[in-house]
Amino acid sequence: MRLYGYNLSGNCLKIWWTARHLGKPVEWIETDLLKGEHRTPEFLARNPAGQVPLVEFDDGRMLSQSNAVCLYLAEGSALIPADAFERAQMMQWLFWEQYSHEPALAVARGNIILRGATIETLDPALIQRCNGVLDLMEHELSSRPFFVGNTPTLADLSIVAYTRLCPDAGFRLENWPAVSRWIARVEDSFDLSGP
Ligand SMILES: N[C@@H](CCC(=O)N[C@@H](CS)C(=O)NCC(=O)O)C(=O)O
Repeated sequence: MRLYGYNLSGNCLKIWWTARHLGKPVEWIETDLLKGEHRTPEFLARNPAGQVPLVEFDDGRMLSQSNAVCLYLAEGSALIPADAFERAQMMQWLFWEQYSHEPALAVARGNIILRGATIETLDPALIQRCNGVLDLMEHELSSRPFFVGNTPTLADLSIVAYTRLCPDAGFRLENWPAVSRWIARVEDSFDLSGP
């Protein structure tokens, strides 16, 4: 299996971490977004959406959308709760990550590290959305160790990706102590190093 990814992308890293945690061999193919390597005819033939992450399986099938890939890789593993309601709760957080969390924290960070913005020039409305996301996480994680129950699931792996990178956009994680403790727990549960 080959993972077309960009090393600064949390969406790509979460697949890398999931595969490694599950002992599934994966080859990382660095795809530099700043050089437009996701817009070449060869890449667009693989993923017409022109985005990483993209996984190419040995039989030639392709799969994109980070959480969909993680769900596929983790099928039948302890990263997906066996109980139907807990599984739905995990999904709840995966959808939240894509609709509310990533469009705030990843966009704020991307504006700084990829698009030349500074912390001072970030859109105040975007900063407000990021603070809201971190406040919600602080509320949830004050009463339990992980997003679903007492053990880490894909929800934690997915959400930690851009959360632990948000200091790049000026968010001081010490202001959200339950979130900071949760990041440490997730880091203890998985190897979150890059490719
Ligand atoms: N929802 C998608 C988001 C994918 C995405 O936004 N990828 C970014 C990098 S993190 C990308 O390829 N951006 C280049 C572009 O859209 O032109 C996922 O979770 O995989």
